[in-house]
Amino acid sequence: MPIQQTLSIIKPDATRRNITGKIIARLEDSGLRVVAQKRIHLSREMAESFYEVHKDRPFYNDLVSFMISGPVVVQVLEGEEAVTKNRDVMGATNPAEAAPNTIRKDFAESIEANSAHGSDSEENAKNEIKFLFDDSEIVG
Ligand code: IDP
Ligand code: MG
Repeated sequence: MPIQQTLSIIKPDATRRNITGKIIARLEDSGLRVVAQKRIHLSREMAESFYEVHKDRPFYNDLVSFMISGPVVVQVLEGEEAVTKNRDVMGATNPAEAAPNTIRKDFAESIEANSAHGSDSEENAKNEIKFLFDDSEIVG
């Protein structure tokens, strides 16, 4: 199975509730390794650009406001099938539909404040990692 990297974000609802460690433990327990990590406060411009694919969706403005409402932890995860594995550990976007023992089932507050982001394809992972990290910040 191929080793991949994927972009993970622990969202403001989780930093606010001081549960970043619990979320990272779920990711590490799945076999993923954190190879880059920093706690930052996204600017509005960065959040708008990051979620540009959703700019015509009705939830876009609220989503951007939520993502800049507090600090986030951005991280690069590495491992076998990392893109899919991260999304499996996160669970469905809507916590009401997320499988048992997933991050979103156990920690999300709502479909918007759903505690974690994960890239949805290898190509998007590469672009999202480049958007948030310099090569020198990624240490395998
Ligand atoms: P994903 O994070 O599971 O990939 P996307 O459809 O890419 O889900 O949506 C990006 C983010 O936008 C979600 O994680 C969530 O925070 C927010 N979002 C998605 N759908 C809705 C909605 O119907 N209402 C409010 N926020 C939403
Ligand atoms: Mg998505």
